[in-house]
Amino acid sequence: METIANKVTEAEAVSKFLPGEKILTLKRHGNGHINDTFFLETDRDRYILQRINHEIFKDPQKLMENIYAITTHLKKAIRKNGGDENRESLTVIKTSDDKLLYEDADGGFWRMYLFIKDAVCLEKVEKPEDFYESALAFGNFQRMLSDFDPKILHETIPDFHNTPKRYDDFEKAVALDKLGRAANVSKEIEFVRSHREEMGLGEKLLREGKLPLRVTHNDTKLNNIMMDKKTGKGITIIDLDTVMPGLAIYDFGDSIRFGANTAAEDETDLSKVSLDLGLFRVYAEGFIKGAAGGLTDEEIKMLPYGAKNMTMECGMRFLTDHLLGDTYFKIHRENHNLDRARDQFALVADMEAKWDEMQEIIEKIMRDQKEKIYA
Ligand code: ADP
Ligand code: GN1
Ligand code: MG
Repeated sequence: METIANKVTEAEAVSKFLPGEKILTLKRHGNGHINDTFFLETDRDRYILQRINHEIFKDPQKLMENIYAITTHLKKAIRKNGGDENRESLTVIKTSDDKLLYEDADGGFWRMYLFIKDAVCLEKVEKPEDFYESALAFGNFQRMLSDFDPKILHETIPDFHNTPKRYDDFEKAVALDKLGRAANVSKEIEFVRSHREEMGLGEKLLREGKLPLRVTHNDTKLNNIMMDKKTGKGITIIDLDTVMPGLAIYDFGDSIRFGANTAAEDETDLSKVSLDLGLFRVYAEGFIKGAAGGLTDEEIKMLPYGAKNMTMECGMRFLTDHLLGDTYFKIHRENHNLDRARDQFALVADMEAKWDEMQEIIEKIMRDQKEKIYA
C-alpha cells in the first residue's frame, strides 16, 4: 500500500465505508482549493475519499443531503437518456451504517464517491474542442437541473455569489488589516473600489426579475468536470458542494474566468494573462447549445458581464483572504492568494480592453441562432 501522512485517520475512514475491502492505494489527489481529497484503490474498486472543509461548509450533513438529492435527480435524467448513471453522475457511497458521512473522533467529516474511470480532469484548456465539450456538459447540467425543486436545497454557503456582500466583506478585511498587509496592496484595493458599482449589476437584475434564479453549479472551473479519455466529451460534473439557486451567467462566467485565461489562475508574470477571445466564443456556443434553449435572451446578452463579474469577484475573494491571513483558500507558497488576485485583476483589465469584441461575439451567436430558427 502506498502511504500518506495521517494514514491512520484516512484508513480508519475507509473502513467505515468499505469494511472488508483491502486498501491497495490511498494518496492525496487533485488540485482543489477547499477539501482534502484522496484517491483510493481497494481490492474491489476505485474511489474518491474526501474530508469536507467544515470551516467553509458549516453543516456537512445538510451539504450531503443536497448532493444526494441532486445526484439522485441527475441519475434519473441520465437513465432516461440511456446513459451510464455511475459514470455521468457522481455516486455517493454510504457508510456501512447507511449514513452519508462519517464523523471521526477529531470532528472531521468524511464522504466517499465512486472514482470516475477512464476520464481526466484538466487544469488547463489544451485544445478548443475540450473547452467546447466542457461548455456543452455544463449547459446540459443546467438543463438537467431545470426541473429540480430549489426548495429542497440547503444554502451550503449563504450569499456565495452575492457580489455586493462579498464587497462588504472585502472592505471589512481592509479596515481590520489583521496582518498589516493592506499598505502593500493599495493598488489592488483601489482596483476593487473602482469597480464597486458595476459589481452590483447581477443582483440588481435578479431583484428586478430581469434575470431568473435557477439551480446552478456555482463553481464551474475546468477542474470540476471529468472528460472522457477516449471520446474527449465532458462526461461528469463534479464538486457539487455549491449547487444552489444562482445565476446562469455566473456559471458561464466562472468557466471563462478559469478556462479562457491564457495563463494559470496564479501566474505571476502578468504579461501572460489575457482573455482568449476564441475560447470565449467557443465556450459561449457550447454553453448555449448545452442549455438547449433554456437561457433567456437577457441571460445570453449578459454573458460577457457574467464573465467579467465572476473574475472580479474571485479576485476580490483572493485579495480578501490574503488580507485575512489565508484562512479560506489552500495556499502553496507565500503571497499565493495575492498572486491569484493580481492575475484575476489583470484578466478583468484585459476583458475591459476587449469588451466590444466580447459583446459582438455574443450578438453574432444570437443572430445566427435566430437565423437558424427562422430558416
Ligand atoms: P475541491 O472542492 O477541493 O475542489 P473536488 O470535489 O473538486 O474538491 O475534488 C478535487 C479533485 O479531485 C477534482 O478536481 C478531481 O481531479 C478529483 N475528483 C473529485 N471527485 C472525483 C471522482 N468522483 N472521480 C475522479 N476524480 C475526482
Ligand atoms: C474554489 O473548490 P474549488 O477549488 O473547485 C472555490 C471557488 C473559486 C475557486 C477559485 C467552495 O473552487 O468558488 O472560484 O476555488 N470554491 C469554494 O479557483 O469557495
Ligand atoms: Mg473542485
